[in-house]
Amino acid sequence: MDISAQSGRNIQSLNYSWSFHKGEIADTAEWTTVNLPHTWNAFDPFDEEKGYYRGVSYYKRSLKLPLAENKNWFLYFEGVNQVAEVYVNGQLATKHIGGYTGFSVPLTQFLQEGENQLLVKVDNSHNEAIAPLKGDFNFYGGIYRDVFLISTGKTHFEFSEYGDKGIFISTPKVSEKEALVTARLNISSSDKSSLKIITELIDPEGISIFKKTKKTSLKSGTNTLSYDLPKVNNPKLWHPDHPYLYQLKISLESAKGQKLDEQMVPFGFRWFRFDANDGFYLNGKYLKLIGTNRHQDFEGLGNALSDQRHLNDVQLIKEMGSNFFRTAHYPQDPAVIRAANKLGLLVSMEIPLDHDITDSEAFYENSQHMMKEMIRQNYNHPSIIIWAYMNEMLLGRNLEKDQEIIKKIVDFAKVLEDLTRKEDSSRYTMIPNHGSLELYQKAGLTQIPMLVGWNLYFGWYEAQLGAGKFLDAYHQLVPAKPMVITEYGAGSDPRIRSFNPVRFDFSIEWQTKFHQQNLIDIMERPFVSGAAVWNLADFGSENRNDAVPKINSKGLISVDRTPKDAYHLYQAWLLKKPFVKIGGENWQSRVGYSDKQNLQVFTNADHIELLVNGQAADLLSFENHLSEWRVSLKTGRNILKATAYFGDSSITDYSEINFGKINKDWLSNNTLYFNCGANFFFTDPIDHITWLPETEFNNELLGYKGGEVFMPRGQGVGTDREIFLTNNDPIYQTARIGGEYYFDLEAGQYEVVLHWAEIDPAYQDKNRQFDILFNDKVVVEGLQSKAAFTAISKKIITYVDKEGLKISFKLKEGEPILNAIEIRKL
Ligand code: GCB
Ligand code: CA
Repeated sequence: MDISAQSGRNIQSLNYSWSFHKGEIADTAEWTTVNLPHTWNAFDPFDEEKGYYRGVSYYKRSLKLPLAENKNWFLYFEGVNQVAEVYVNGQLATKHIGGYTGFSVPLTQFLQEGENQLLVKVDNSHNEAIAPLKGDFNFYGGIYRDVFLISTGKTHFEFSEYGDKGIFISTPKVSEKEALVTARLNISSSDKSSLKIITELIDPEGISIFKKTKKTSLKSGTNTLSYDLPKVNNPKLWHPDHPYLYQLKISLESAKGQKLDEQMVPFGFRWFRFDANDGFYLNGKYLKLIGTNRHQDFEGLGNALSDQRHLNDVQLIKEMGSNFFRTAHYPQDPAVIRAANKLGLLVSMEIPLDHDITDSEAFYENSQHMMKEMIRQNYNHPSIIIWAYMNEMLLGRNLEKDQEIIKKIVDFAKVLEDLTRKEDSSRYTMIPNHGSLELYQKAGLTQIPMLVGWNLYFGWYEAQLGAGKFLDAYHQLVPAKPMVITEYGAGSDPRIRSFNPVRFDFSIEWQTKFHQQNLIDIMERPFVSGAAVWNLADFGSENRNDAVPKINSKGLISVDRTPKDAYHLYQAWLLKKPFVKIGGENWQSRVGYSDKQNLQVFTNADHIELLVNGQAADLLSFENHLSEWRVSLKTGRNILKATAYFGDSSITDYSEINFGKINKDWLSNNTLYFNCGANFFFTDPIDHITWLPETEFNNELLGYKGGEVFMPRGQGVGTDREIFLTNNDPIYQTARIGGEYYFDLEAGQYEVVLHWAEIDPAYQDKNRQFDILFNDKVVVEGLQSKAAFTAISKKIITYVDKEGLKISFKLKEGEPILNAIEIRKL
């Protein structure tokens, strides 16, 4: 059927056949064909040297549309980062500022017969007038969400400058017995006419509850009308356990009965409140909000994710047992919120005002515009309960020294607060702060929003493990204001494992320990309304140099969405259905100095058993859904079976560990990888290598003797600087200064590989020069490693007799240092 003859509304994506050019267009510009969603920054933020392109690029496409008297055409962009100028046949149709909200483009007046040319200029340069000015994430440029082509009749729901679709549904009163619904419509008409509005309510089973027709007369331009719908009896309430969605179908018809426009809007019936002492209540019942934050970022895709990827993430939040998430630090794809409505997750959404403001009219204006866009575009979603703005505005600021800017921030917070409450009085407002209680209190920022959010890193940036003390201090200082933990998290790299985890080692085990303690502190305190882990998944952040450079690794799952142990810990705490999971999923190939190994099992059962190769393992402790075991492993394949008992029934989980115990014989048949200065195991998944933590030589087998650990950030942790020319940064980030090493090897010929990187900033303009001795004989003279933070290695072929191998140093200048040792028998 010909679209132009169709009535009502037609919506279709316009994602294919775009041509893209990176940079300004010269006469000879080259174009490549792309599909949307698209970003030009999928890979370059992770490039060690270049950094990522923040500037102008262009997208273009031709479009042929049937022109008809009775039709209106629009484009709808769900998100373009961060300034978009849309030209139709050479004329600027719309300019949109801000990378995280949708906007519409009126097409009709620019269209011509035959081909029309669309050109979109996109700019993701840093712009002082546009939030975010800063942030621990990448600002990937592009048309990175869907684009839609929409047609309506001449009279239609208004596409406003705030990117909404002209329908606002509120539920001013909801109880189990009855609910009141009000609809507010913005309708755009080209002339004076009379209109029929047909409103139908469809229940979660698809049954029509009522269908009402209302007549009205329109003036030319925007017509706003509000009306109450018939009372709904015994509404099915929306709740994370049963996210019942109703649909309101609203059709506009001419007096003669011709359909002009139509939309179907999902919404839900629920009521809620936050209490400063008792926390959160949904539909009159207590509910602890618990979940994660979520960035729109995926390995190899930047921010250009398909709807399915977005949905998968929301599903992962749900499958963790969560009932809540925060779309930090910006409004996200409509697919995300649709999924939250459907799966039953409560949401806090915020505008990207992160860390800083610019004291300019343009910045204030743009930020307010973003707030209105966010609220109006997302007004009808039952999942959303909080509108937030301003993240960690006082980080690094001082009450006296920064008095002026702090006053500006506080004043602007008041402006945003008023605006938000005026736009939507049915939800809560919130400002998330970093963990500096008195600073925010004295500055006056905790007084402004209805909820205070706290980003708390106790056990990560703060040495003290667990947020308990801070939480009690807050509750005492600000007893009347409800609060949410908007962030808490610890970094981890699935390649790093430890039996002795410490802060900043990026081990999976420290992350688990961090979450265990923080969960205990959160759950014990009813005044903590909710908490959101930082972050669901690891994400790209150009300026970071954690264990994996340019990745923030605080995710409960990796950039490729593989769960880490802490994800399973949450499942054990939160899931209502029986759950058991053996930890260390991605540590199934192990090498150890001892065949006694620690193992964790996560479960929500009261009773649990673990068999290793059919033998019962020793339970060390079992508290708060986390059981710790000591298992004996044999060299080779080990089968683990965990059984969790729930009354008369039980469930099981199986796992395998391939184990190698280091002894003299093993050393003759395998390569030893010894990570000097490290307290963790490092598994290199590409080369299938396990680097062992260092061990002290006690006249048995092997180890270091003397010297000291290089420890700018704590024992056995090393530096957090990126190491160049390697992907195995954690090998080079740790080192031992001085000392000697002993290896009790069988006689024979060996290849010994010594690894260095100059990681001590003190040596940036100092020399380090030393000889390397094998069994007291100089094998390398005057070694110098001057390339800062760059991996180097030296292979030495040597003959070892039955006395074994001793490696020692003779210093010439500075101190000798060694980052790792590899030994293999030839
Ligand atoms: C924060 C920020 C967030 C960072 C996080 C971190 O407080 O709000 O954007 O990514 O800390 O990992 O440091
Ligand atoms: Ca090392």
